Amino acid sequence: MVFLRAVAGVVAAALVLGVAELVAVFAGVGSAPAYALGATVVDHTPDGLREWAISTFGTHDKAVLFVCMGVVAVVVAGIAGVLERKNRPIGSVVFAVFGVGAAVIGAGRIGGFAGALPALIGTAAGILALRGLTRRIDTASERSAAKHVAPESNPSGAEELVAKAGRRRVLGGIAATGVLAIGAGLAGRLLGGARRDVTAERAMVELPSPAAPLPDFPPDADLRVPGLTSYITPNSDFYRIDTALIVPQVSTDTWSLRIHGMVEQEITLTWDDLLRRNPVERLVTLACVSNPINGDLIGNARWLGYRLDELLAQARPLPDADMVLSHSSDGWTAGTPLAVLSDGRDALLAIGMNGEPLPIQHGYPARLVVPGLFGYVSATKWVTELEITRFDKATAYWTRRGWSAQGPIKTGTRIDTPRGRGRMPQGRTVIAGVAWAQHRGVTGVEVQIDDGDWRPAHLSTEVTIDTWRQWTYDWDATPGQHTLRARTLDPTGPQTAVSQDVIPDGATGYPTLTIQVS
Ligand SMILES: Nc1nc2c(c(=O)[nH]1)N[C@H]1C(S)=C(S)[C@@H](COP(=O)(O)O)O[C@H]1N2
Ligand SMILES: [Mo]
Repeated sequence: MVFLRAVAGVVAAALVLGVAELVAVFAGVGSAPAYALGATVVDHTPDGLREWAISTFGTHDKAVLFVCMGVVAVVVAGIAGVLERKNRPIGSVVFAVFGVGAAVIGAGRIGGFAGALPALIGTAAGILALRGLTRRIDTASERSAAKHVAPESNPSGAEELVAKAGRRRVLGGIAATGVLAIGAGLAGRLLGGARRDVTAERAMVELPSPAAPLPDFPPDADLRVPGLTSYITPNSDFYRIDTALIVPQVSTDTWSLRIHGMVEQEITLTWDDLLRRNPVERLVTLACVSNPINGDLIGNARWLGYRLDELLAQARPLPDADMVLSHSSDGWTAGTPLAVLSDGRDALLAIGMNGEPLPIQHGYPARLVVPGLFGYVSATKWVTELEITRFDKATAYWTRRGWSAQGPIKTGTRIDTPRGRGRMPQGRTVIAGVAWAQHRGVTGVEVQIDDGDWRPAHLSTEVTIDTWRQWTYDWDATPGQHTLRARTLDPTGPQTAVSQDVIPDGATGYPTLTIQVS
């Protein structure tokens, strides 16, 4: 019976989630307890653990989070089921404690009583189910105990039948609860998804054309070496990093960008207002501060958008303002130096990525893209507000969690090939990678074999100083173990050799590869 009690706890917990999902449709996006809890876990994960998760699981970090939460939920619910008795509702108390906690978190995250409803109603349903199932299990186990105690007084086998019937009632109850849980959860997903999904809308968006189309980049900007990252990163391969557990679904019908705070003239732009302006198209290599040495949280795309310096100038920032705090529809923020956004670089309010409307995961319908700055201080997706303020008055999402307020991208490189094999045959080999020094420009890449001299690599043609360049180095690999290193040069000289972790303002050091040649 212990196993059945555990299963009863788990299906009752599933009912909590299913019902909550359904109620969430009516209460508001993001209020289902699983997401509210997940988002809270994300916001409060210690930095070290978060970094480890991002560098270990990369873009799968969210899936891993949900799996971990699921395992914890199954264990807790199973224990609650085992502890519950008809006249001793310990499991129900466990449910109630978690339910009230989730309700408080839900209320906090979407502001108000509506946010608490999914958890409250879901938990009530779960407790009812747990009570009902436990009553059946208790009855069944009393009967089977009676059967075992007095087998000789049961010559007809009638009590055997009664015990079997009791067991059937338990299994029936568990199955019915499971079906209800799945049904409610699916209904919630479908109704909620249909109401808020902007996939269909995005497919209909017709992007405006820039007045001056981007010239084709020279053919030798993309060296097309096997194993080498392409110059342009296709949208489907572009890294994704954000705190959003449900991808925000923001419609162009309701989207607007409010520029306010320390300005002479607050303005609000709608999607239609944007379409009346002149877009530009620019190549910019975006990078994440959490990108480890040799990591892949970096990508290069063709962005269509509107110059931020022009939009900001229209609001006329006050002379003592020095920060633009951009807000997303889901409450994330980034603090960008106003000076950087006004120094003539191609900082954009982007609406297109590689010729398509922004993918929903990359910020549809509008995001910021700022050459030379890490994403966490500049690249706000689903952006809805630019608040003009001061660094001594405001802090942003990551700066409140120990990351540096300033986040210029550091000059660096990655060895793409040879990679991940560790062993290779002797003879002529091409070592190749990408190098970046956004808004300063890559002036050279050097490769070092073992502890020999640093030798110049061949560079692809520079397209802009805001994008990465590929490099190749021909090497005659001799048998034995070798260590390969690479470094980028920008106008200030070679990148620093000092190894530093990603916290608080980005990793430094040379990418290094040990390889066995036979
Ligand atoms: N709304 C929102 N925008 C965000 C983030 C976020 O968590 N939420 N993360 C930022 C970070 S840390 C990076 S590196 C870039 C990544 O952009 P991408 O996912 O399009 O590659 O988005 C930035 N914009
Ligand atoms: Mo990032």
